[in-house]
Amino acid sequence: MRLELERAILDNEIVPFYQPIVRLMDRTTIGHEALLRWSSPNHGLLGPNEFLKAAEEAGMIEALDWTIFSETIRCASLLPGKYISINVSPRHFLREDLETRLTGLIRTAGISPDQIRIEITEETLIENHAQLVDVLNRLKKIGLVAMIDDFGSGFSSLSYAYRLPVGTLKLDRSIVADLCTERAQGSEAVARAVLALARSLDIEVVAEGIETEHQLDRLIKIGYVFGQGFLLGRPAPLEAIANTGSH
Ligand code: G
Ligand code: MN
Repeated sequence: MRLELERAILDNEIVPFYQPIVRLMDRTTIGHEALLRWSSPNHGLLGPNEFLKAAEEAGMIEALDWTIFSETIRCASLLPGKYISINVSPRHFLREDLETRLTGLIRTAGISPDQIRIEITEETLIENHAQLVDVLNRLKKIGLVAMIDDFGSGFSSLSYAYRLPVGTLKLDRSIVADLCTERAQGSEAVARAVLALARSLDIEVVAEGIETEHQLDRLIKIGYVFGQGFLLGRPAPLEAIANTGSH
């Protein structure tokens, strides 16, 4: 597997797909989330679930992530005025060079640092809190906004929202999914509470996993401004979303 993955990286088969993050009222795209895909001539298009475990065993996760980070940052100039968020897993925060590598890529690409945002999950928040705050503070200083992914699920503590230098909360898609179930009343209460929390801290919220018009409608009524999900746009290759000059 290791050899196959190394070859896939060299052959540019490991690519970011970009899923739009939109303004809900008019569905204009304000940014994208970069998502790892393996476009394999032998196996077709693979999502991370299909190969990350093998990649982990082969010790290839970091190499795969950096392939995505560098390609994403390199391409951000083709999406002017919009940000791209990258998913940075806990292991990267244990590395001394995360910040210098990211800023190096941003400088080489000639883009503004505020075009790149960093998605972190509660796993990261739990595992390395002291280092994390330092790194996020330094990244914030140069213009990189941090987003807390999957907020409101698992054990994520409300205090992360003010103890950490974050600019955006991403409302977990399980809460959005419940807006159309018999648990709608409860999920709506949580969606309202997260929005109120974010507003009073002056940070943004993006609702994740919007799949139906009904969910979209509820979220707009509650007051959500930004969202993401299959209803609003599926992850797609760069050629599908940017004017790459190839046609
Ligand atoms: O944890 P995180 O939010 O980074 O997960 C991103 C994953 O969520 C991607 O693999 C993406 O394909 C998936 N995704 C994006 N939008 C939707 C959606 O509307 N519904 C579901 N079920 N998954 C989604
Ligand atoms: Mn994410």
